[in-house]
Amino acid sequence: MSGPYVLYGRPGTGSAPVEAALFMSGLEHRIVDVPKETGSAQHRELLKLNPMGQVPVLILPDGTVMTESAAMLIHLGEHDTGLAPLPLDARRPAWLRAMTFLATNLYNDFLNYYYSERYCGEGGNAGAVKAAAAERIERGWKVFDGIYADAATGGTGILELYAATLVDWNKDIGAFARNFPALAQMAARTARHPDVAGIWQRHGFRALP
Ligand SMILES: N[C@@H](CCC(=O)N[C@@H](CS)C(=O)NCC(=O)O)C(=O)O
Repeated sequence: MSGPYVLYGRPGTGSAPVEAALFMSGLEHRIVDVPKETGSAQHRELLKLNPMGQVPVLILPDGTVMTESAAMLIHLGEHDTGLAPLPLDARRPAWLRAMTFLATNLYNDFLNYYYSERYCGEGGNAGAVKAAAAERIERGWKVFDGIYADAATGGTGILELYAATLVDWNKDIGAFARNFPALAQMAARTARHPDVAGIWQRHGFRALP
């Protein structure tokens, strides 16, 4: 079985870096936009593919279904396109560390922040969960600042697409730019990249100050 990649996504979500990685890799693909509200045909389709009901979901040309944004991006980075260090490249461990840090810390902390009512149980204190998530996000960016400095190659690749997406999820983008100028510059450079600019616009990502 062979067909185009099919990406289930939604503007502004973790499907953005996967979409950009597919485009920059020159891989034939089709996008299925899944509305946030449950009940649509696309949402029912999504639930069959990912019982978590979350985007992104990527269907590979051989029909393999992938969930988990970091797994998709790491997989796409294994194509020889210069968007990521290939396996056994000496830069790969630092790159993998940065990718995994984003997925397991910051992505997750943003979920706690934006879906705080899910993480406190019924009648729980969603405000406290949100406040704790905001603290973890701040600390996560501080740590990531150093991790990214070790992993950066100066180009715009898959790591930058992933990190720049998460940068956009910051509530106060101006404060972020003041606190983390190097990361803000990386995100701004990514947003300006000719292969990325149109996709970022479609996802509604904000321009950095
Ligand atoms: N660990 C997953 C998380 C995916 C995720 O949380 N996606 C969000 C959008 S960024 C979503 O679909 N949220 C809707 C929901 O959870 O109901 C990944 O990295 O792909």
